[in-house]
Amino acid sequence: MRARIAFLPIVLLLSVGLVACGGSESSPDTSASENSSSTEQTATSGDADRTVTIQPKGNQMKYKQTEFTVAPGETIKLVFENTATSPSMQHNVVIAKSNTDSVLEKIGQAGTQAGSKNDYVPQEEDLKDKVLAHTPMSQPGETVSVTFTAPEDTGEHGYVCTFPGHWATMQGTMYVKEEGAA
Ligand SMILES: [Cu+2]
Repeated sequence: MRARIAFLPIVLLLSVGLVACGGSESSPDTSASENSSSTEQTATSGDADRTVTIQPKGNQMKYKQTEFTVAPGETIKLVFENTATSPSMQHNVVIAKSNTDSVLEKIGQAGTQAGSKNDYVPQEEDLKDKVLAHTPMSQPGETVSVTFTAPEDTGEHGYVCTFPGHWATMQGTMYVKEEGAA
């Protein structure tokens, strides 16, 4: 009798653990979009010269990694792991062809206007032209990626999250530099 009672808490803990593990897998929406975003990239991801992983800073509207460096012409697999837990912390990474505050602001504002149906990515032709690459929008807990070719020219490229309200604080810079250059 005593032994049984002692076991009870362990059994309870085990079942709680199982439920918690199963919980992340049993959300069909998240895993479905995760799969589709990674399948999209499978064709080229094997050939990537460099994989860069970016995460948000907790539940803040900020990137944890606010800069990274690539070499000219490299194939880059940019992975965004949305480690946030707050449901409102949906994020993406939109890399601009330049690094001026005005371009990042325009992309951020146009992204808001583009709305969820466009994944908050600017739709105007002149702004599409200013975007180098972008990941899909990610839900908290989801990982998304995009594979693209770094520009041949060295320089700086700003990146922003275009989820409404995030662009002003959620920014970073991708540097294109020759290997070994300071
Ligand atoms: Cu964001």
